[in-house]
Amino acid sequence: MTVELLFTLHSSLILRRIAMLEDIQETLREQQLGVAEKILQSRGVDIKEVKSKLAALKVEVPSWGFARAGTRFAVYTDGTEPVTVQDRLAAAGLCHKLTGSTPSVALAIPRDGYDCDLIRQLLSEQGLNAGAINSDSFNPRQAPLDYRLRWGSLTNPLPEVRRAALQHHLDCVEMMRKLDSKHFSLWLHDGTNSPGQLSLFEQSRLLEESLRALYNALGDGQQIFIEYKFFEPGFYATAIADWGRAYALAQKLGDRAKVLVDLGHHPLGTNIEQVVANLQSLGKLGGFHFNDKKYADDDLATGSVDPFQLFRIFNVLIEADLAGLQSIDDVAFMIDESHCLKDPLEEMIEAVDNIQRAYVLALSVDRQALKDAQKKVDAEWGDQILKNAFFDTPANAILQTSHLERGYPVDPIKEYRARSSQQRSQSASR
Ligand code: PSV
Ligand code: MN
Repeated sequence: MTVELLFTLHSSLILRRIAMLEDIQETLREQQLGVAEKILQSRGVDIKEVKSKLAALKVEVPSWGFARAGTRFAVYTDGTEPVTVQDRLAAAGLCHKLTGSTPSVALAIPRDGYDCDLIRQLLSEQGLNAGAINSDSFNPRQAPLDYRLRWGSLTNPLPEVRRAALQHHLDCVEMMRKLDSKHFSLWLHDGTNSPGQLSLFEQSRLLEESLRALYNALGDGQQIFIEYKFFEPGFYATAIADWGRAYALAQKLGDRAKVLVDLGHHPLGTNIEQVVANLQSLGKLGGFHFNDKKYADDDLATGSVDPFQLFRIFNVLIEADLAGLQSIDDVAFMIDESHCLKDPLEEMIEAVDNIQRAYVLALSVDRQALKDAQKKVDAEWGDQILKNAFFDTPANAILQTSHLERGYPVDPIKEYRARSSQQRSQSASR
């Protein structure tokens, strides 16, 4: 027997095995879907409604998340990752083609450039929309926004630096108009590292003065999301350190200002779902920057470390939606992650999957039973109801069926890997 013949036999055996495995998986999915339907019915939940809500959930991806991010020590590139804005938006386009759930991309300015015509063209080629504009003012650039940014941007005590930083933010508002973006994401790196550096009252005054000028530049239909973070790069006094400060600013500014909750921006142990509930009660929740953390602002794939936290957050959002406090459709679901070890596109898809999973699980809670348990102050029963939904819902079957019914690959990461290896073998044979 020749080597070629042996190779052909071996390959066809592998292909037969893959086909068998796919058959088994399909049968399993159908069986599990039947089980899921019955479980949900027993909780007073209609599976059709879960699938249609899942299909309506849109997640915004960040252009920077498709690039290879650095660890604090080095950036470990292998030459396959996107480098230019063209590459990053092409990767975002592929993400949407594979998941059908990520139609908008958050842009970081100046990293994605100021050329709105180019960005518009790239987005439309990929069938995408411009998401939030992130006015990253932390990168040193032309004077006066050079090394002097180390003293901050909108709270910089040097007037010429502060004015130039404000101008950068106003340019970003103009870009929003040109790109038809509805959201301005504001995160400031401003903060001090020691008590003698700047008066806390002065820091607060400069911040409010600059934000007022920025807010006044917003047009109809535009909103500003104020992001807080308790540390980094300022380690003594960050200008917008917590949700209370962000809320107070948003409240002072007006209706177009809301608060953005980045899951990585809290001290360890913070009850984030309570922060979310408070903001919703106050009418000031704008949206999320999803990611996960173990120690600090780790920017890991959301739900990869603590999927139960993500579930608890969606549980609150659904309660608010049902109570008429804030519709889920009014919340901006954005991912903000730094992909430094895994393939960035794969990690992005993983994050989208974890978000969808958390939503499905939270939609599967027996709401009436939970209300009854809470009315009777039966804490044990209430917790059992939440745990049942989290641990005992066949979410895979629901997610995969939803992908298929909407015409997307059942397993987007597997499909991406198959396409990448096909591309590699095509270019090797050329
Ligand atoms: C800051 O840590 C942050 O969360 C802000 O959202 C920035 O825009 C983003 O990360 C990008 O570095
Ligand atoms: Mn963020």
